[in-house]
Amino acid sequence: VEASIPEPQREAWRRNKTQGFTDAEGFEKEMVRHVETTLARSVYNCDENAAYSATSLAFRDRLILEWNKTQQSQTLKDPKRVYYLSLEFLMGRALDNAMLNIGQKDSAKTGLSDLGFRIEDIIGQEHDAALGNGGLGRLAACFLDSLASLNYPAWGYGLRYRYGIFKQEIIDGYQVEVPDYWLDFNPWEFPRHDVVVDIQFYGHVRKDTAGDKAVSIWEGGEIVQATAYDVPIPGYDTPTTNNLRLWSSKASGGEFDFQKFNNGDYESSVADQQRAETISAVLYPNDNLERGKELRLKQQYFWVAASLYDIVRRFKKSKRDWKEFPQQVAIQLNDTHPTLAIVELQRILIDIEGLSWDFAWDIVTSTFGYTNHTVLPEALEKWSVGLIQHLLPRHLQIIYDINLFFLQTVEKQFPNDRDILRRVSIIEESQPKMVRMAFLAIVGSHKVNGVAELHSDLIKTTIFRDFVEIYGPDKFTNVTNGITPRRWLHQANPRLSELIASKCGGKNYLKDLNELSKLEEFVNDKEFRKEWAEIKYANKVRLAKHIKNTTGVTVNPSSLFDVQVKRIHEYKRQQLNIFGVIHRYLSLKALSPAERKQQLPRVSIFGGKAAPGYWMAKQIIHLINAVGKVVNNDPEIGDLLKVIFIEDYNVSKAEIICPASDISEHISTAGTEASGTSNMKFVLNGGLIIGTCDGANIEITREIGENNIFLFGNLAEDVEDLRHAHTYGSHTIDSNLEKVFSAIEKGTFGPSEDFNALMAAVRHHGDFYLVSDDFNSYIETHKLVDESYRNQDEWLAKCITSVARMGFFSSDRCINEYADEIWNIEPLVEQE
Ligand code: GL7
Repeated sequence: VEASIPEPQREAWRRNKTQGFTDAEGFEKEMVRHVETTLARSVYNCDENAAYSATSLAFRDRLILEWNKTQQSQTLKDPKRVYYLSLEFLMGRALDNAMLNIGQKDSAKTGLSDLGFRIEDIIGQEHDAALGNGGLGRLAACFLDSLASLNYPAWGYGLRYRYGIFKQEIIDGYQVEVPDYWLDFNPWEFPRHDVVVDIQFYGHVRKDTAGDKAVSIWEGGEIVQATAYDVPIPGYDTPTTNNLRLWSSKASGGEFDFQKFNNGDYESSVADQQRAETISAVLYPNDNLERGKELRLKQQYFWVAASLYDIVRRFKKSKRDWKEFPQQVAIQLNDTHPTLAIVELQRILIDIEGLSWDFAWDIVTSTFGYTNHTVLPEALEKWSVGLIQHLLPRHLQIIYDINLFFLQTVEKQFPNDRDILRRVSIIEESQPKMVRMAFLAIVGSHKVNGVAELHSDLIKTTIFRDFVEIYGPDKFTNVTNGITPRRWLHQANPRLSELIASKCGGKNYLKDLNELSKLEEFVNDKEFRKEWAEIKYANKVRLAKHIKNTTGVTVNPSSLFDVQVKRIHEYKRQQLNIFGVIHRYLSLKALSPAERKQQLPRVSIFGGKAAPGYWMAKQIIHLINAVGKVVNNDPEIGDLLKVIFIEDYNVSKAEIICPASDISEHISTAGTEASGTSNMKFVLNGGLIIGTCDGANIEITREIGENNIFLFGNLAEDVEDLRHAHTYGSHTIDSNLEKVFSAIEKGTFGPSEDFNALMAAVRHHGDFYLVSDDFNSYIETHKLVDESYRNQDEWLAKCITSVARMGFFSSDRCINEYADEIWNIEPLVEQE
């Protein structure tokens, strides 16, 4: 029974309706009330952390009022909704974003100042919500911002990890991982203890008949309970406030099994509890790598089953016919991690709702869309048949049936081709047999998309080629990634945002990023350029302070700031960067003091985490730190070169780093980085980039013009031949790179054994990432960067022109494309 207040008593509710604050005075009242009641503190013991807590609670109250209205309006109108299923949502901080999106930052600033605090200090108290590894998780967060800002009826579904991505400490130049326990105090979530779902694992399948129908009953095994935690997602300058629902696991039956407890088995009932809680305990810290761990598969099914139960329950409330399901529901699979949702929906429809296979399968395939985020083979998910059989016996049967029907249609289409059946089978006939999740995702979806043009072309011609033959090219499409200009410009770079607003007719450009094009008029405006340069300098000063506070190293803000921040990965080639830095160091050392005076000072800034089990990535971090230690203390070098490793790179640090870069590095081996998204963040903040012809760099070049970007290196189409030549031909290493290696071998940066593996990968193991092939072009291009930077007028013109042409890279454009071409959903504008 729905608990609802009878009409005669509703008047009392209307009279007492909660009003959200709309000015500084209103904010102050709420803030003080939370300090004095919710937090049980007072004017005598309110530190910055308490002030942060109370401020957040005041804003959370505002958000939840809008959230309620949005949800009510969606329930009433019952439009088609999109559900974004992602194992990662890398949200970062919420307070500043909430203030800006609902347009109350000034109220908070004045209010906090009246009460004795500086708003920046309060914002700085917040712990990042770091439920993601890198680009894939941050993309999901940008998408949520755009979905709400564009008024789409949308929900995110994810896992509420107790531990997000680990905190990185650098000790003696090495990465050390520390757990990130972030839930101590999290004002941004609402536990929904009434929204719980029982999730089944293990057990067996019994065949039975119901009337004349054969039915499968999945029984036995164990039950784990999923509890919903809701995070409100405010849109920018709109009342729409969407929901991110994160599931948390605990043992079924509440606190612990009372049966066992009453039987005197207290310990084992607590152990059960802990085992169940393990499912949502920790985010797997791998980026672009899958390791096939049973607990990871448990996480996937737990999250997918709870989300689908919720989605189906919501659909059933409307009492519509099942055939309308795809007209009401679109589900997007963020990579293959939620692919079991395809199987789970088919199971619900045939085993529980009693639909026929074909009718059900039609619904399933019309509902799902699948986004592929990588072509790296080590990242493509496969699960052993045995593991799925053990954990999800009914699902394995359904996977086999899906595969059977699929292969039958392929066989009809290609009657004389046995090999294609082997190639496209969802089951890989290896030892042990494996389920290829990407293939299952393609077969179960109506659209498959890549995340940048080159990437979408590559998946069609390489890993998914056969499927293009089978389904035709229309099933495959491209949606180039984007970023939200609210967080990545307005919030991260408030002064630049102001300056742009003053030239673009106000802040509307934050809602329609193409309006940035108005800046082109001012490229040659002296006054404007001067202000632009001052803002960049101030942002560099801010970063220099952070570097000083965290590393003790002083960097000169007038130097060229050269930044590479992202997960550490051989394919992203931080090793190429640090070898280039060593080359620069050696070149500077070879100059006379007089010649040195002519050189342009540079700061090479690195940041990023290595997966704890990725040994090579950890060696790269060690080399960067070892080089920094020598170079930063070399009196001959002084300000001419500094090498900085920023510890624990995360979203809130990115917000300080992106606005402060002059040039940033996006230098993956061509064809390996599906898109990249930090490239967009840096350019949007008035930095230039040095990069390879890879991922979204290519489209950035197309938009901003090739004179405004420093491209280098081999092209994707040549990579295979080069690799082949390394292995089967003679492989000579670039002579400048050899000089770098000799310096390392001489012990210039400490015992060289530490770095042997990095050099051996190039010299003796086929140089898979083409470090040597691209080295010369890389250092020559860096010389062009230096030259170009010397002419500040031209440099500024490049930066401003680039920003003016970045409109395409808004995640709003990207979400509109998904909405039109994949989800078929419309915005829902709320009425009062
Ligand atoms: C990634 C890609 O590596 C990255 O290039 C892309 O920008 C991002 C979002 O589409 O997705 N794929 C992937 O597996 N991870 C990524 O960041 C972890």
